[in-house]
Amino acid sequence: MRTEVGIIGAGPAGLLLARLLALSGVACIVLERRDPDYLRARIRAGLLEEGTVDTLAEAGLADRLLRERLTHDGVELAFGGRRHRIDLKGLSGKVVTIYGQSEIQRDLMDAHAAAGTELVYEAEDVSLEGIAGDRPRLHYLKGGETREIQCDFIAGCDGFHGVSRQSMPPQVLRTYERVYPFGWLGILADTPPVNPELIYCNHERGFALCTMRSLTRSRYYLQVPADEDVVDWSDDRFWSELANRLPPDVAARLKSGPGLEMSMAPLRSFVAEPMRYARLFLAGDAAHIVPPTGAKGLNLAVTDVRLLAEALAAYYRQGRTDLIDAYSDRCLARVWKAERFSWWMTGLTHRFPEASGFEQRVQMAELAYLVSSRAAQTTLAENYVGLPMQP
Ligand code: RFL
Ligand code: PHB
Repeated sequence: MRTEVGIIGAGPAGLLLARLLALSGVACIVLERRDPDYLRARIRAGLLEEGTVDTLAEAGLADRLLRERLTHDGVELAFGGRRHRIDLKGLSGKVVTIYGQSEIQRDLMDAHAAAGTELVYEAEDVSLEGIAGDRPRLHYLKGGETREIQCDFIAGCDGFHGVSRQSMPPQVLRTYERVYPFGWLGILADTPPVNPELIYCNHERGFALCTMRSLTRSRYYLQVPADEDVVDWSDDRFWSELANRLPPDVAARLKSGPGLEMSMAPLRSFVAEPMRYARLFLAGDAAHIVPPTGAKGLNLAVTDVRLLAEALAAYYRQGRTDLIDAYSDRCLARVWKAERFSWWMTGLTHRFPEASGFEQRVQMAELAYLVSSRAAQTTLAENYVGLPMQP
């Protein structure tokens, strides 16, 4: 088989790239190792920046999103038992959108099914060959048979644990990483959200986040030690720990219910540079990971593939290579700002087991300063709603 762009991974990055390329008349094939039901069931992000919504809308993927989403003008921080609202819209002019990643995944899969995109699910043992040369190839196993796809370019959209990044020559790749000593335990429940806007809580027992998927579906997260086992958490234990960490007025109106899903996510900051080697490009979680505190992971993946689709379209339509050459630098400039923000927001809101009394006091002082300073809140707001795509 032959195509122009071979895409590895059918998460949001891979499927959105395939859509944007198709709209520009560039041919592609997507290889995904999981089955469609697995992809649809994966509960992850929930908060979208305006730039992400605009990109999805321009790609004709936002009809349901624009009908069903919630928009939030603000966000709350809680500490010392009290809540403080940051007026995102007043400070930045922008709002944020609540719409689950699982819904975006569904919208993307439906759009590709309708368009007849070549999308191979359950492609096993995907490997990349000849990436240093002009004729890179993808090999994989399907139904017990080995297959090959010859490509002009390969897009590695295969997440943090994928094969693409690992196929880059080690002497080319630089990686930067911080692993946090805690993770997030998340519950999804069909109960009305405890608050109309998100609440990020710094509490002595650990961080908690109140978020949602709709007016009838809540999502809550608790900071837990990195080695915590989800089997040790019953629904009751989760709800009672959450109530312990929320300000008393919020805890009093918390509605518990059976968990539809409970899962653990480790927290990590990670960047691989460069995001391109010869004819291989990395995009989304394959190139970078942020702790979810700033809600940036999916939004970064969308920016990456937007820039990549633009670069590849310019190559095929106008024979231009300048945008391909600039791809890694253009992405990384924005990635590092989101890395900084997510790392900072994690440090502000979580309890670090190794923190000294001094560091703990400084964290409280920073929170107190933040809620008293319009300048500090503006900084938080403009990062939280999303920095401009191309400054
Ligand atoms: P994905 O979604 O991991 O998709 C990669 C796909 O590649 C496939 N794959 C392979 N296919 C073939 N061969 C191989 N060898 C392969 N290896 C892997 C995988 O099966 C998968 O289908 O990466 P992508 O597309 O880059 O998308 C990134 C986002 O999923 C991620 O950044 C976000 O979920 C992060 N995130 C959040 N981001 C936000 O912008 N806002 C949020 O509110 C937000 N909340 C979150 C989050 C992530 C979380 N977790 C679980 C880490 C909340 C949580 C709890
Ligand atoms: C979510 O809704 O899952 C969510 C929202 C904001 C975050 C992280 C996750 O910072």
